[in-house]
Amino acid sequence: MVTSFASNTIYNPLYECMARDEITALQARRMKDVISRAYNHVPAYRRKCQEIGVTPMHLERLEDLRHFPCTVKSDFRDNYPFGMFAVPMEEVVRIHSSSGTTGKPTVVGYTANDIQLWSEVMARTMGCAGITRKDVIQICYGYGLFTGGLGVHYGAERLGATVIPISGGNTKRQVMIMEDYGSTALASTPSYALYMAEVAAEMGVRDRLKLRVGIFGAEPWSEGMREDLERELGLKAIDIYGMSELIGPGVSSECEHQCGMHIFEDHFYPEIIDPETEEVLPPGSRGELVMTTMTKEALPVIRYRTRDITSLTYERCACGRTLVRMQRVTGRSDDMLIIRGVNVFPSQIEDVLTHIEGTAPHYQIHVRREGTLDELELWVEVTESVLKDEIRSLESLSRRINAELQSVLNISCRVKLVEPKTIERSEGKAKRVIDHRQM
Ligand code: DLL
Repeated sequence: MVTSFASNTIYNPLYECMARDEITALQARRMKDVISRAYNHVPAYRRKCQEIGVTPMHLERLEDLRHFPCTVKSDFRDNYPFGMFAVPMEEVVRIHSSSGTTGKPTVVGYTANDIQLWSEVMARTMGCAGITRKDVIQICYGYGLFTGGLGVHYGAERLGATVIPISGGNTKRQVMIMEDYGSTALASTPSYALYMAEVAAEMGVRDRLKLRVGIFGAEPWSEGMREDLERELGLKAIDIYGMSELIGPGVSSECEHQCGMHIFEDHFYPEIIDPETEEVLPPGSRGELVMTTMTKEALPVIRYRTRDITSLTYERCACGRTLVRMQRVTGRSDDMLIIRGVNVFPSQIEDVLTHIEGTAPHYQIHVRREGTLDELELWVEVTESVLKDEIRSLESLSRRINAELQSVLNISCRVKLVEPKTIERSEGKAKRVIDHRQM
């Protein structure tokens, strides 16, 4: 289980199996250090602390962290581009940033040590997923300012796997290379992996692929989607989680038991809060994930409100790792749809669809306001086999979808069945929701 690469004292993968009290003691030491660094070197964070009268002296035990202010996305915007950095620019060796579809992008920086750390946690991610130096990994996450491509890349090289740095797009060529170079591991968003599976089937090469494991993340996805990917690509689909502000991918990863993502707790300290009151919730409660980076130099982030909804479990995993696990992220609190009073995440709709025969997990959710009510219209692709049937089967399929959504999620919606391959495919993060109210 422990990966075979050389390790130094800070980034030793043996940290994954420490006794809980040892992990906590390590975190307490590292937390004091990062709080002082942020307080002393990030004026915006110091101001936040001063507003409520806390200083690094107030952190005696880990539990005291809850008295420190949270960092939020707008702190990055307000201090754009480099105001959240804790080191002078000459120590920054790399910049990444979020896509910034709304407003200015979030800018993140790395020192040389941060890049080392990132490679280490990504190598550990791959170790968790069962990838070894014998694997040929095809990296289809975008390379560039997005953290997916380069993050996985450095980790895979650190592990010693053979890297194919192909990035996203040109899907037929992806599949050709997958077959010709004998890729055994795939790194992409789950939605892009599904598209690649579809193209591989069209090209008639699916049975010749050697894929055995996929590390999928960067967007919410469902258990149903996991089943589809495992069946269609013949691999084990592993959920990996991360975000630019914290480092990129490499914050947490499932192991071969696929029962929650182990957080690399020697570097990232998680809390779950009530998003309304910011109160810290006990283990097992669902709420918003708040993360503190304890070892990053260029951009230490204290109590970052991720907006991602999950829960934590501290029970020991069958793999032997003692690291806390976070459950699958169903969605971001800002992506949650409220349809006539019911809270729904797109990934829950996806899960329902993946269990209905005759539908493909390609879907789009259109939200409109009609009068005072929000209306949800769900576009779902049907499979070729359904089209060959009578019209009646389309009607009954649409009724079945509605009935399932009603019984599982307690929402009703208009279902629009569309022909195969008419919903736009994604090569990165899929756009599932079209909100016509904001247009
Ligand atoms: O998506 C980093 C990443 C790259 C993670 C590759 C995994 C693989 P951002 O672009 O900053 O960074 O987006 C971060 O994506 O807050 C979540 O809402 C979502 N997200 C990331 N991983 C998962 C996952 C990268 N496994 C945002 N499940 C996060 C659900 C995820 N959502």
